[in-house]
Amino acid sequence: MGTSFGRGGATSFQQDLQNADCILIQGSNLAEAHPVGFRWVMRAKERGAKVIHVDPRFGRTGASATQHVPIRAGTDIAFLGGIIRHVLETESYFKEYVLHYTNASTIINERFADTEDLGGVFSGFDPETGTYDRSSWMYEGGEVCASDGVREHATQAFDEHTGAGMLTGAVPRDETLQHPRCVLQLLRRHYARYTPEMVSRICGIPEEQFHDVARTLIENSGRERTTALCYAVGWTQQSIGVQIIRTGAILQLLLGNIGRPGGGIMAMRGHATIQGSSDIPTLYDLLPGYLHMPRAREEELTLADYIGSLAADRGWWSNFDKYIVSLLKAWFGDAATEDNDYGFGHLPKITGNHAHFPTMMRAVDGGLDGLFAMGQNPAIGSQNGGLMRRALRNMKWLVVRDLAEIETATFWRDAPEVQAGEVRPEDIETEVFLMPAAAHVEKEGSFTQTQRMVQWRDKALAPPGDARSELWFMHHLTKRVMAHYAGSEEPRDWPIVNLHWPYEEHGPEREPHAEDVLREINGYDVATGAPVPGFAQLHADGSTACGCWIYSGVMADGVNQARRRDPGPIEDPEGGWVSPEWGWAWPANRRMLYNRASADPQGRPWSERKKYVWWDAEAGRWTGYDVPDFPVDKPPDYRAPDDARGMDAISGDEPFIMMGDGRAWLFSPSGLLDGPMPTHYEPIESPVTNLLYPEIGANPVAIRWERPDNPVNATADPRWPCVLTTFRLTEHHTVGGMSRTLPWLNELQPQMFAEIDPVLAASRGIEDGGWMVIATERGEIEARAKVTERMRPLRIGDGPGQIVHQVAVPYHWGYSGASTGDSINDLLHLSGDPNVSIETTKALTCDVRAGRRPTPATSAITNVPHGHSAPDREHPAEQPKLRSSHQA
Ligand SMILES: Nc1nc2c(c(=O)[nH]1)N[C@H]1C(S)=C(S)[C@@H](COP(=O)(O)OP(=O)(O)OC[C@H]3O[C@@H](n4cnc5c(=O)[nH]c(N)nc54)[C@H](O)[C@@H]3O)O[C@H]1N2
Ligand SMILES: Nc1nc2c(c(=O)[nH]1)N[C@H]1C(S)=C(S)[C@@H](COP(=O)(O)OP(=O)(O)OC[C@H]3O[C@@H](n4cnc5c(=O)[nH]c(N)nc54)[C@H](O)[C@@H]3O)O[C@H]1N2
Ligand SMILES: [Mo]
Repeated sequence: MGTSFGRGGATSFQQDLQNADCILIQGSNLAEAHPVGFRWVMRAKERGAKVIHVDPRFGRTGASATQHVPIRAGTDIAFLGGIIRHVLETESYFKEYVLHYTNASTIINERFADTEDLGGVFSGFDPETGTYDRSSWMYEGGEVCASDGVREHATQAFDEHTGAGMLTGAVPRDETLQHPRCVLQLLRRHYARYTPEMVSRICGIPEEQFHDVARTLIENSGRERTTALCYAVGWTQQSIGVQIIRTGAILQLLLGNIGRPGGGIMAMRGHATIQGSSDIPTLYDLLPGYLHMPRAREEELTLADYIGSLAADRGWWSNFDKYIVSLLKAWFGDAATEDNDYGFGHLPKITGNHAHFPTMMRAVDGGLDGLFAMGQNPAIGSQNGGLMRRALRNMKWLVVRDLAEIETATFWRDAPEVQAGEVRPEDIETEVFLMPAAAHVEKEGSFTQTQRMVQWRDKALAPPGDARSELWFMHHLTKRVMAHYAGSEEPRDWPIVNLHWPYEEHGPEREPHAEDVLREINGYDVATGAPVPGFAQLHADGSTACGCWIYSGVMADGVNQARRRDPGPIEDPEGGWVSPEWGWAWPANRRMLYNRASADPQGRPWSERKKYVWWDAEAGRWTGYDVPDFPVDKPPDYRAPDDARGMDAISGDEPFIMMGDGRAWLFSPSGLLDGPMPTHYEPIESPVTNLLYPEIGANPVAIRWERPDNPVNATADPRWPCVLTTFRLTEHHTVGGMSRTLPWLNELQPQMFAEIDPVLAASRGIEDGGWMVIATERGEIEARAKVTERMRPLRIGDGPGQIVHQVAVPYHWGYSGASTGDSINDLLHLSGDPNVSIETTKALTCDVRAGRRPTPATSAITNVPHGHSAPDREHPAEQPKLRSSHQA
């Protein structure tokens, strides 16, 4: 679907999963990592829905599904690509939906060449720089702007958010879908080799099982039925992560499942407000509301050029100027005027990839003085832990704000290299400031959760001792910085001197009101200070200020909408499940994105059973159970004239209003850096060659940081014959700051372990409950072995008898806290998906062997690890017994 909201969020909401006739969970351990939301999957199953879990491991999610499909980690595109092929070849796609709502009929220009023609790369690939010039992927006659393809490898990650969907010029289409260069035919050609047999050889999924899944998805899609898709970091954290998600989106679009009840794509997100921290980003290349960070290049030095660089003259993004000007007004207040471009010139401009890894490597190389680690534990949470800790050792200062004394604060004393005597604490010059942070119940504020819903929290109790909220800390730090620069005439100090910082303080701690921040985020009329009702009321003339346009409306009428707790008539089949008065979802309290697609081109529900939003001809407006995701009075028969601009360029039957052509993109002319269609690449580390593109192997434009302290097995080295993947347990949270510090959680999951299959265990002499060593190109760690049939050897490759074994390791452990153990991240390498620089944690190579115990100091708790409590065929009685004693 292109990248209309960049790293935005789910298209739907969890309660709506109950309406699905089938739920495909792939790249997500929903039952364990989102156990509360999982009830809606169970509700659907009670109502007869099929639940399919595609995962290298059989666990709690698989045990609750109607079908579990073991897959070789990192091969999801091959599997989904096979289903896409099957859907196209059997003409099982939802024809009316595909024809009207996607770009299937759009013709691509003749310079485009497919991977099938070029041995594994698309046209425009430059082997020198390892990047693509995307101009040959464009629509015929259409110019997709701001995708000039001029970029250096190091800077590529910031290009994604510009130009996606912004298209000018008339675009030819072939409504018969026969033209050899129309998108549907290009898809058909591209996936022609993804036969069931090829899927089985690449993924290790037998042909019958493949057909089973394909049949179930097709039977449960169309006018009367819908299938939902849930994914999480099993998909994202790969060198092809964004493309895996796109493969899922293409399949859901072909089956007509986007924007409809019981359909959609649920991105099951992470930390409590990780959605919020993408929306109001902690990312270096985005401004609030998915506005792209300006880049240091001639074309973006003035505000007008920056707005022009998006060239968004069609579709919703034509409002871009209103959002950036209102943001600058929120930040710089009265100092932001039309004459000074509202202070735009003072925003930093991106010069390269400044994501987390490059920043830490800069520290290793001696180019970073200090770091604030606030709610992050990079010493063990980030990959290549040894390199991360070397970065920490190379800084002058380090501020850690956390609930516990985490590994990032103790690396100088407790890290394995210090314990082993390789590094002496007295040689480390980093000055570490550990500051106690207030936890979520000890402060007020909002969380934006996985379905884009903002929910308010009150403060339940005062934080202990010196612990303070983030808001308190940032507020007082900013005030001190401002005091330091007060009166400065230096142009470079302008943004600090002129920062609009009006927050009042209260109580003995001088804590600001979180709601004042929310009011600014919502936006207000500059003259009166009155909150704006929504983003449609923002202006580009400096008369409004707004901290994040997509949140505009969260303080409509001056009322904190995120506080609302009215579930509504949940049992009401007429849409009560939408609960519009519970919290507030961006944008505009809309729970399901693109919901105009739940009606047919004429505006009627596709079926009575799947009714959601429809055109009320009498009233002359869109109506339904949710806030319509469409101009509310635009009739379905409105035809956009060729020369129309802005939202006028979107016809009444084009639901994907974030895209310049109003259509969902099966083929992405500009949105992505590694190809207009997803294609199967092996993970950067893989034990086998790429059966489709033996010459290319892994994603040719993935970001690789080739340096001696980051060695990678890029050659299927037989020393590393097994696939390594990592996962989560319900009982622990990420790398443990909030869970390995709690004795009762440690009792439930006492110890670092690894899951391996019985055949691999036997061949290595590893015993269930015994100790084993896991080794990769980066080093070795130790773990207790969980030998289990939940892990299965997979038959893959060319001949009979080629078997691959997978090793699955929870990533929760580290060297501090009440339960300590080796960190799997010490064995992972640094690499990045080209679009978003995300790390690889889900598909790597390793070997295992029996042996070595940790020192007594790291095994304070000696219970036998029992992994998770999915039914275990080998030890049927063991787990329920262990768990029941703790469950009361
Ligand atoms: N209890 C608990 N809940 C959590 C968290 C926690 O630590 N503990 N963490 C939170 C956070 S930060 C996040 S991001 C989410 C993450 O939520 P999830 O993504 O669900 O968590 P994971 O267990 O890391 O990975 C999901 C599944 O992907 C599978 N997998 C691995 N490789 C592949 C592959 O190549 N293909 C496919 N199809 N599957 C693969 C793994 O076996 C695993 O079952 O959970 C959140 N919720
Ligand atoms: N191998 C492997 N590595 C992974 C992953 C994987 O699946 N496999 N998953 C990745 C993912 S999805 C994630 S999200 C990361 C997580 O990795 P990190 O973010 O590095 O690790 P966390 O343990 O989540 O760190 C969050 C810290 O915030 C603290 N904290 C909680 N509340 C507050 C608060 O209100 N204020 C402050 N200041 N601190 C607070 C917690 O105590 C905790 O120590 O790990 C990534 N790394
Ligand atoms: Mo996460």
